[in-house]
Amino acid sequence: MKNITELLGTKYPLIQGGMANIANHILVSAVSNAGGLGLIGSGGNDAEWVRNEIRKCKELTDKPFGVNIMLMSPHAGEIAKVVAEEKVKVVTTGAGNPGLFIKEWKEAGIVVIPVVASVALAKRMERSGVDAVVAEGMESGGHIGELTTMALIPQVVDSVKIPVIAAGGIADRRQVLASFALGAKGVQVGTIFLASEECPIHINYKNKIIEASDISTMVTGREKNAPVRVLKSKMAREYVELAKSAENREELEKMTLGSLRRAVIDGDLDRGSFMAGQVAGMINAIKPVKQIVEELFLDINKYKNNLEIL
Ligand code: TUI
Repeated sequence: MKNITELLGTKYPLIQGGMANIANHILVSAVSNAGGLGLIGSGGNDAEWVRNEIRKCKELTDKPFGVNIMLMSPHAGEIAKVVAEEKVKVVTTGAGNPGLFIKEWKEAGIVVIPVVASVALAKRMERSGVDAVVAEGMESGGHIGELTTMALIPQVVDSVKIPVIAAGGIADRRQVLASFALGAKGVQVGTIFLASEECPIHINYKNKIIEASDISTMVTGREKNAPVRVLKSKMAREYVELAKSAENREELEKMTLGSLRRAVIDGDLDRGSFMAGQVAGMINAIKPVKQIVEELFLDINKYKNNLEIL
């Protein structure tokens, strides 16, 4: 089996989560230049926005990068074509089943890595011919499944032969080591990059991450089967109320993406929805992307065999 760095063409077995409305060419090229795999977060943007971001990325890095497609987006089908046309190295998907697109992507030579939150979808994806899966626990920020990373990773690892990349609750070297102990061959991280110098979000968002404690996140949208982890705020509490009466998922999604934009662009502390994972409490400084990447893997081989258990 190819290892993850060969599959991705990267120095480190590391993917940056495709954060909607956040992960643009600036962050993505910084991560790829640092030896990880940057992912453009297409979120609710249209196909031309994605094409433009891909082209800007190609100018800023000669390293591989990818695109994450949020499958609840009405633009997902168009974006699926654009990534094939632009011959993007890697495509990841979230918030749905990308089954319909996989054949087209594989024919375009793309490395396909769906994000899954269950064993059932991981198995289905393996049968569809994907290269690997990201198994994402509910510690993550944004749209989440039901299982924790600790419970999910080994169960997915045991149910598929393709490589599994762990996501959710990973922000330092100990959690990278734990992911590998659970059988993962790589890690995907998002929240730590929110507090990077290159992350193109409002300073209020970065400060909210830095000020967060272990219990600073909450999950909104559970009632409507669209759970989204965000930093606690007035807006988040109101959202939970509104979600109870929202007509349908689409409306809820629009509302979430709208409030995400208010967080990312305006830094609106009252009306923004600041998506973040449970590891926000571990993040205490804004650092350059390169330093964040290097610290995750610093002397990692020295630590991998030195657990004293018995
Ligand atoms: O997709 C994510 N994280 C996201 S997407 C996003 S934008 C958004 N905003 C509001 C509502 C919805 C999305 C913000 N953060 N992570 C990957 C992920 N995928 N987590 C969980 C899943 C998932 C859940 C159920 C994937 C598939 C699934 O079921 C598919 C099926 O049909 O079986």
